[in-house]
Amino acid sequence: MVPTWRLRAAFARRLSDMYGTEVPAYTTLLDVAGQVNDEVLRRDADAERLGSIDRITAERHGAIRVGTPREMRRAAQIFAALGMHPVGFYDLRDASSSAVPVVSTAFRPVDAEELARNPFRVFTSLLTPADRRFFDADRQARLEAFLARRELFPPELIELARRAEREGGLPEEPAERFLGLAVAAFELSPEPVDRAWYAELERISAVAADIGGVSSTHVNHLTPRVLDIDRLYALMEERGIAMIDRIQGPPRWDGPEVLLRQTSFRALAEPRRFREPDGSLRTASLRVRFGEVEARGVALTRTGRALYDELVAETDRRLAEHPGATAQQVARGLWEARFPRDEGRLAADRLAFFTYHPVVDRPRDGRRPPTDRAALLADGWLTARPVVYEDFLPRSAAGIFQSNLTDEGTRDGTQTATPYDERWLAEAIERTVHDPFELYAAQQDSSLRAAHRALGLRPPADD
Ligand code: OOG
Ligand code: NI
Repeated sequence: MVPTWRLRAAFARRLSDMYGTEVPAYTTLLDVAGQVNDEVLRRDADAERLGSIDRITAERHGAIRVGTPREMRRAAQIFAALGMHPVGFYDLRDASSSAVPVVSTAFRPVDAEELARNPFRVFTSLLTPADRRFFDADRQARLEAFLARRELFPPELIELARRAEREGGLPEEPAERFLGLAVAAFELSPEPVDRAWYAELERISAVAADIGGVSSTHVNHLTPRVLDIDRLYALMEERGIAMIDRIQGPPRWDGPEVLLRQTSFRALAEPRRFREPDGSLRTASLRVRFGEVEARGVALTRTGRALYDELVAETDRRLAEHPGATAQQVARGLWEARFPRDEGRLAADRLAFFTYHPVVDRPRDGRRPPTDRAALLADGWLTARPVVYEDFLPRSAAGIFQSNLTDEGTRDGTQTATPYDERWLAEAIERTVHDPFELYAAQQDSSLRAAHRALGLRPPADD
């Protein structure tokens, strides 16, 4: 029997191998990421505090895009077989000034043990053809008819995925078959692209064309994790690879690493075959797939996240007033003034998630431990380990989409947005969409309860 987590690890590895043959610059990115991680391990004794180097070396996130609720449901079935569940709802339609007509979720493992075994996650976006700001009624109808005719995932793959989910894995032979079919479903198809249809959608949105203009889906990017993203950025530029102009997310600074920092290199021209309006076939190029890299920090609580969002908004305001300044400069100044300088403060102020561990051999001198969390930490009864942020940031995701579009696309601002929300998504895919804050909180609370038990204290009040 190949258990769920081994299927996930094997899928992530094979997808990475496949993508490396399709996009050679990805292999360069992996080399440089590996080099940076080695450097950090040598210079920093604490390099593994946000995950073991084995986890980090294997760690990737992928991005895929699908067209219909049915395709999303089927993708969810494949990911369920790999122990990856929908977490979070991201509405990118308004997070970007370019036309990005999608809503998204991330499929990933949800418990700490599974994440430690292999944290593979896939940011999965679903086209929103009903949104009148992007598609009029006629185009929506033609788009939906086009999408209804294609089959992204063969029935045998879905059958095997159902069985793997039900049985918690697959025997060796079907596992092999499942992995082969699953990886193939995300390969770039040699099928010719209908030029006129693709171009029509591309005028609205390059993302819409990438999803609805072709007959299959493909990995858009695979992203390795790196321990020093500023260093990686500099090394890639030294190699002559054009990076987008900034690192998304929190600024570089001396305080704690929080949430997620990401950057990418520009989409590369890839040869694709087109069927021209006169029926002839021609090879031309498309720029839709790019390379991205990320650094992860501690997960923030709702309060911590609100502070983060406020600093992002304030950075925008100040940049608008001082067009000469860079986002990094402005954000860093703000963070230095307003964000806690160390993890101890983040824990005491309940701004970030930690797991708490009892120091059972601490000399007691006949005293009982205090009950207050800040005092337990300050007096050495508890130690705190940061919980890694396993999710995405809508604003950064929109920035990643946008920075790789050469064209703004079009949007009719006089129309109102069709409301797609987390409930709609959950119903569409017939699965619970987990709330990331609740997952982190549950992990923190269970560690605190165990720590209190070990110290002989009453259970703690929830945050
Ligand atoms: C997804 C873009 C978002 C991220 O890491 O935030 C993303 C896409 O391009 O399909 O991958
Ligand atoms: Ni990404």
